[in-house]
Amino acid sequence: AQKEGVVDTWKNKHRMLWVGATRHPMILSISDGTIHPSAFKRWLGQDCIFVRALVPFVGSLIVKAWKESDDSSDVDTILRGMAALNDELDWFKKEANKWGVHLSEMLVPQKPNQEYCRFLENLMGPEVEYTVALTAYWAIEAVYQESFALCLEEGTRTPPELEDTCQRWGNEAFGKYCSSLKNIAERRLKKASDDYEDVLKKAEVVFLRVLEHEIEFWNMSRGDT
Ligand code: HMH
Repeated sequence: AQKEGVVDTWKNKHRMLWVGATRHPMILSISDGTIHPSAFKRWLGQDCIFVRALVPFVGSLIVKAWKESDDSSDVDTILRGMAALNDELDWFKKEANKWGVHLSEMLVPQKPNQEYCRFLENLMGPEVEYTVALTAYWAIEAVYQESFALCLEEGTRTPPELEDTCQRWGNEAFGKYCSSLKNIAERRLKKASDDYEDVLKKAEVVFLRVLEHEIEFWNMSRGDT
């Protein structure tokens, strides 16, 4: 058997946070059908703002991959993620329309969203290593993938009108995409563990921050804080 990679080691080491982010009560309320439409609508509006902030972050990651990566195919992989964000923004517009959510300048980011977007902005700086930023990107996407995939499992009671949302992040192709990001992260982190211990430490901290921000984001959407 293959030796467990750094990413899986961290997922186990920080199990409580990982589960907190991927099995949040908000997600459980989707999968058991008890979610309130107002919570879903709040999430939809706020997540659209977040995804808009994800675009320049992924752009900065492309720049870093181009400059720093030892494997030129990293750029292609990240670029596919950027293309998916383009589709996603169109999808948000359609979905918001369907639910009567107004995605205008009237929609203000709530504090946990602002803080998450600021965190992304900090990761865009040229002083943040490619490996560190890439680890964050993998974690951001993987949390959504695991969360929404749960809602599609056999025996869940996900409301039919939320099926499309769950498919968007829970589908198998997106799962594969997350695996390809994970493979890049593992390759880079392995290299860091040989030569750059400080990069490894920074990446672990960033991984934890992502999980904390994701939990706060769900809390905000659920509106129980
Ligand atoms: C808050 N985290 C949040 N929103 C998203 N759309 C993703 C992750 C995945 O793209």
